[in-house]
Amino acid sequence: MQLPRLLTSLLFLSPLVVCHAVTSPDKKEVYTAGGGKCKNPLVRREWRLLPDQEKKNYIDAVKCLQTLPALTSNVVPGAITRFDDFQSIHIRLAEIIHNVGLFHHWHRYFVWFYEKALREECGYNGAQPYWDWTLDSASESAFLNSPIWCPTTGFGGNGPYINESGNPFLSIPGRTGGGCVPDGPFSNYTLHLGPRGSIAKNPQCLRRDFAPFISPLRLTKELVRLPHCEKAFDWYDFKAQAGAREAGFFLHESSFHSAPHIAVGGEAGQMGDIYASPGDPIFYLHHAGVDREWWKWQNVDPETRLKDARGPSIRFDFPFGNNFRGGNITLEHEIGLLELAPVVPLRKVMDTEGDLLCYSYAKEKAVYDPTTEKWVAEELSAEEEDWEACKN
Ligand SMILES: [Cu+2]
Repeated sequence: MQLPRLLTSLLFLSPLVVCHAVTSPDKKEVYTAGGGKCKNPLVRREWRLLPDQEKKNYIDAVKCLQTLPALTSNVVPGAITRFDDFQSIHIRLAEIIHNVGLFHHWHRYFVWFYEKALREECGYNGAQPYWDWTLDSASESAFLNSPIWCPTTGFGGNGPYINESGNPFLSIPGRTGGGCVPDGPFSNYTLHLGPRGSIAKNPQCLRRDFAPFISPLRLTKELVRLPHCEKAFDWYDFKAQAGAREAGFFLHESSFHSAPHIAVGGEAGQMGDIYASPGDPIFYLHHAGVDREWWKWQNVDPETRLKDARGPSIRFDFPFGNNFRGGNITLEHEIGLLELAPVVPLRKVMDTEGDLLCYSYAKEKAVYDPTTEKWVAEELSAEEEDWEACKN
């Protein structure tokens, strides 16, 4: 369904992102993934809480992946770098990993492999950071001024406004960009794949097409909490993913997976492309954020929830319980990353601290201190943890 295009095309928003230094102490972790039960998990933290040196280390490692040669170019000649490898895998599997019950499992495995490549191939010694979108949801300007977009200690910002996005599949009223990202560490990187399912070599820039109104409308703490109030995984998963069958902007009110894709990618940006979205390095922070929500949900009742895998095995085969085409996924359902990784039953990725994965998420919250104009880490109180997890 087409929505009327708003007059925001006239209001080219040019956010001035202020990048404040963060100086919280480095946390030292030892990586012990594989070979027995996880002992010293890597701890993933919110981007803005990383000390600047750690932010730089992460960005440098991503840039390193963007220079290493692809491993899949014999299958996908358009894939030139290791960074492209990951985008290529997502493009080729996109139609079987979204709007299905294994969405969360597959993306957990995918982001973990990316983190592993950064560490093992690019000398990165930290954990995959995540993006907590709720921190930027107070207003449109909060979204536009997020430290995530900082050109020096973040991922660069929006593209300049272009009138025609050339995307016949999405109509996002209130989009504000669409051109090549002009600043930040990735403005010079040439992507090679997409749009959508295309894996032919197609050199292109990183594009963003911010739709900032989506942030306060879809990504507040109250809305992101809604799926957490579901006790069964299939409903949690459905609400988090969106399940929106039709293209366009009609996301479920709690779809914290889809909303940031559209808020960042709009019509023209890679992030809004369900196939090619990993072309934007912010994809991995976004999906770590999605993974963290699932991790929080699992940890409310680990006994039950670390074994709860349900939801359709065939795309859009809703409603649950009586999926008429393919039935539910099970713990034995297999997930893989084509040439990049072994196929594993999805029970292997249920526990982030199991015998394959070995990471967790920091139990802290980011608080903005207006006097120092800095984000600082504070401990999460038990009540706050309960509230976020929807235990009451
Ligand atoms: Cu995806």
